[in-house]
Amino acid sequence: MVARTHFRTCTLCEAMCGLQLEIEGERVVSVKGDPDDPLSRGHICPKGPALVGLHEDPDRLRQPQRKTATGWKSIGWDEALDEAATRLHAVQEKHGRHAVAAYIGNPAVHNLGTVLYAPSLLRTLGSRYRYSATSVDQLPQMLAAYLMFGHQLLLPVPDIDRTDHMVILGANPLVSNGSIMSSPDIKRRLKDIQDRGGRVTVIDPRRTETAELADRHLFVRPGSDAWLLLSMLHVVFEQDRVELRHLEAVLKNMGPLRAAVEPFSPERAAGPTGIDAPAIRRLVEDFMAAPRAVLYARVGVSMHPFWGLCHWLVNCFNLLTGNFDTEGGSMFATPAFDIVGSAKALGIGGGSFGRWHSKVRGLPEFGGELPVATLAEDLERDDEDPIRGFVTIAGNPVLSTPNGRRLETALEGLEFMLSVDFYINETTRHADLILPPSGPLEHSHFDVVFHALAVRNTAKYSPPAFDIRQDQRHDHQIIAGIERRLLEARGAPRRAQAAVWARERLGPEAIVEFGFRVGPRGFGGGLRKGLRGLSMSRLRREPHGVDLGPLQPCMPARLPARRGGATPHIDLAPEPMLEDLARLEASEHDLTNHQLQLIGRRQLRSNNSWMHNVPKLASGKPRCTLRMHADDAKRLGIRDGQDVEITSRVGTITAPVELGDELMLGVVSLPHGFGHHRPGTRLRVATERAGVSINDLTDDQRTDGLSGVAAFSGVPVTVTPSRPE
Ligand SMILES: Nc1nc2c(c(=O)[nH]1)N[C@H]1C(S)=C(S)[C@@H](COP(=O)(O)OP(=O)(O)OC[C@H]3O[C@@H](n4cnc5c(=O)[nH]c(N)nc54)[C@H](O)[C@@H]3O)O[C@H]1N2
Ligand SMILES: Nc1nc2c(c(=O)[nH]1)N[C@H]1C(S)=C(S)[C@@H](COP(=O)(O)OP(=O)(O)OC[C@H]3O[C@@H](n4cnc5c(=O)[nH]c(N)nc54)[C@H](O)[C@@H]3O)O[C@H]1N2
Ligand code: SF4
Ligand SMILES: [Mo]
Repeated sequence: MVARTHFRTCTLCEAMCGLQLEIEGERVVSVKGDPDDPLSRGHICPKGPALVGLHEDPDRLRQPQRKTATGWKSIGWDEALDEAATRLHAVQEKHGRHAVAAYIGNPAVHNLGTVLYAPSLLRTLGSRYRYSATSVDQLPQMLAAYLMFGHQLLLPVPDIDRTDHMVILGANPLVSNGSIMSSPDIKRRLKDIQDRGGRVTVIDPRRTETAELADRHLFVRPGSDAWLLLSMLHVVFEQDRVELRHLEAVLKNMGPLRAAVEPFSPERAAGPTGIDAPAIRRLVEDFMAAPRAVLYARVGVSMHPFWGLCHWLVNCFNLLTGNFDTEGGSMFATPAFDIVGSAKALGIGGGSFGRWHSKVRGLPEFGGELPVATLAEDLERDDEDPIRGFVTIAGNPVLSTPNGRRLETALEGLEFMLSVDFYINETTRHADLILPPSGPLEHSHFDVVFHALAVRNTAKYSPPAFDIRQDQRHDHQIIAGIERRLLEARGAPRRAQAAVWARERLGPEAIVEFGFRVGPRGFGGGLRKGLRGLSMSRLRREPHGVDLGPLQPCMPARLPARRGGATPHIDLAPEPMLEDLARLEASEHDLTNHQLQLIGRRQLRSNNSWMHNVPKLASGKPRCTLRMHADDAKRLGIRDGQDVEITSRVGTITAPVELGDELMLGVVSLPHGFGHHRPGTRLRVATERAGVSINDLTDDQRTDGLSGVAAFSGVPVTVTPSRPE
C-alpha cells in the first residue's frame, strides 16, 4: 500500500491550523499538527483529527438526492443540476425575480469554492431576499468598518503577539480558537503576553476558560457592553489622554464623539453593567499605562440589542488610546490575496446600508442582504411579492437562527427548496433537492478570508488529499453549474453563459492567482517586497505555507475613496451610531430589571450545528446542559442534574441543569447547535445525543435596533423544575 504524507490547512474554524496527515492508500492513519506551519507552529485542537471522521462518515452524501413520495432517491449530476436551474427559473417566472430567497451559512467562508463562486450565483438570481450567517455573527463589526473606514471588510485584528495588555470583551478564544483573529495556539499566545510582563483581562458574564487564564476577570451584565465602552471613552476624554499618533490627519468628528460619550460616566455605567465605577476607571488606567495595548471584542458583544454600537466604540477606544494600526494594538492583516482590494472584482463590494428594508418589520439591508431574523416572516408573507423558492448553501438556519421552530414551519410552504450540503440535517430535510459537494479532504484550499483576519501574515495552499470520485462534484462546480443553466433557461446572451463556463473550468486556483497579481495595492513598500514572487506555483512547492511576517501598519494608505468624492478618512462619529444612542439611554432601566437572562456557550468539541455526527467528537458526557449559579438554583428550588423547563416568549425546552459558580448571578447558559431530534434527518450519531436547540427559545423579534442582527444573548427566560411525566 502506498504511504504518503499530506499537509493542509484545517478549514473547520478560523485558526487555520496546519495539519500533517499520514495516508495509506485510501485511509488516513494519523493526523498531527504541522510543526513547520508558520502560523500554527504545530498546534491543533480535537476537531482537526475529526476531519477524518467527517471524510469517512457513512451519512455524508456524495450523490444528488431528490425528495420523492417514498423517500430520498439518488440521481445523476446532469439531471440534478438541470432540475435545480429549471425549478428556480420556474419560480421566478411565475412569481418574479424576488420570489427566490437564499441563505449562505458559515462554512461557505471556509471553502474557497463557495467564497469565490457564490456571489456570482446570487447576483444572477437577482433577489433582494438574501440572508447569511453574517447577520447572526459579525455584521456589527462589518457595519462599524463600513461606516468608520468606508469598507465593510476592513476588519482590524489584535496584534496579540506583540501586545502588553489584551482586554477581551465577549469572546472565549480558548474554546473558539479565536474569531476575526485567526490565532492558532491561542493559549500559548496569551501566556506569552503574561510571560513578557503583560496582562490579559476578560470581561464576560461567565468566568470562561479564557477568564481562568487571565490576570483579571470582570463580570458584566449581558447586553450592557455599550454602557461600559461609552464610559471607558468618557474616562479617556475626561483625563485628557487622547493620543492620535499617525492617524490624526484622517480622523473626522472628534468633537461629536466627545459630546456623545460625555453623559456616560463610569458612575452611571455601573448600574447597567454591574461593574463598579472604580473598576472601570482602573481598567482604563491600566490600558493607557501599558506601552502597547489592545481591546478585542467578538460575538458576545455582537449578539444583543445594542451590538451595533459596541464595535464602533471598540474601534474608537483603540484609536483614541493610540493603539490602532500600531504594533501591539488593533491592526490590519495585509494578505497576499487582498479581499478588500479584490472585493469589487469578486462581486462583494465595499458595503452598503439601508438601501432597502424588509417588508414586514422594516429591518435594513446591509451589504446586499437582509437580517436573517426576518427570514421566517419573509417566507410567511402571502402578498403580491411572495417568496416561493429557497436556496441554502452550507447553512443550517433551523438550528442556527432565532426562533427555528417558526422557520421550519415556514419552509414547509415553499414551492421549491434547494440545498447545497452534504448532510440531510434539520434544515436540508425540508429541501426538494440536495446537491452534496466534496468533503473537506477532497478539495483544494487557499484561505482568502481568514488570511485577511490573521494575527500574522502568511499564505498557504492545500491541494486535495483525495481525488473525488467520478460521481462527485465540488462546491464551485455545483454553484457555477446552477448559474450557467439558470442563464441558459432565461435565454441569457451566450457570452454571459460562456463566462460562467470558463470560470467553472478554470477553477478557484486561477482566481487566486489572479488575485496575487492584482493585489495588494496601496500597501507599504515592505509588504510588497515580502510578496514578490508569490504565486500558486510557489505555494504548491511550499506545502507548509509561506511566512510573510508580523502585522504591519498600513493606514491611512489602505482607506478607500469615499462615495461622493470625499477624501479617505476615519469617521469617529457616524450619524447612524450617534442616533442609536437615544435608544440605548431609553433602555437604561430595562437592564437592571429583568428575570433570568440566557446566554450561549461554545464548546471545544463542537462547531456550530454540524460536527455532532462525528463519533469521536460526540462521545463523552452529554454537553447540552443548562449551566446556572448554585445560588440562583437554590432560590428557584432546582437541584444539580435535574431536568428543567426553560421558557422564553417563543417557546419552552427541557434540558438537564449543571450548577456551579462560574456564571454571573441571574445569568444561565446553554450551548447552541443542538436539537437533533427532528425527524427526517440522516445524522445517526448526532440523533443519539440530540440535545435541545437554544434557538427554539431565542426570539426572531428581538434584534439590534440599529442593524437588525439577532439578539441571541441575554434572552429573558424563566427556569422551573421539570414536572415528572
Ligand atoms: N443561539 C445562538 N445561535 C447562533 C450562535 C450563537 O452563538 N448562539 N452563533 C451564530 C454563528 S456565529 C454562526 S456563524 C451561525 C452558523 O450558522 P450556519 O452557518 O447556518 O450553521 P452551521 O451549523 O455552521 O451549518 C453548516 C452547514 O454547512 C454544511 N457544510 C459544511 N461544510 C460545507 C462545505 O464545504 N460545503 C457546503 N456546501 N456545505 C458545508 C454542514 O453540513 C451544515 O449543514 O450560527 C449562529 N447561531
Ligand atoms: N469549538 C468551537 N469553536 C468555534 C465555534 C464553535 O461552535 N465551537 N464557532 C465558530 C464561530 S462561527 C464563531 S463566530 C466563533 C466565535 O468566537 P467567540 O467570539 O470567541 O465565541 P464564544 O465562545 O461564543 O464567546 C462569546 C463570549 O461572550 C460571552 N457573552 C455572552 N453575552 C455577553 C454579553 O452581553 N457581553 C459580554 N461582554 N460577553 C457576553 C459568552 O459568555 C462567551 O464567553 O467561534 C468559532 N469557533
Ligand atoms: S483550532 Fe480550528 S483550525 Fe485548528 S485544528 Fe481545531 S478546528 Fe482546526
Ligand atoms: Mo460564526
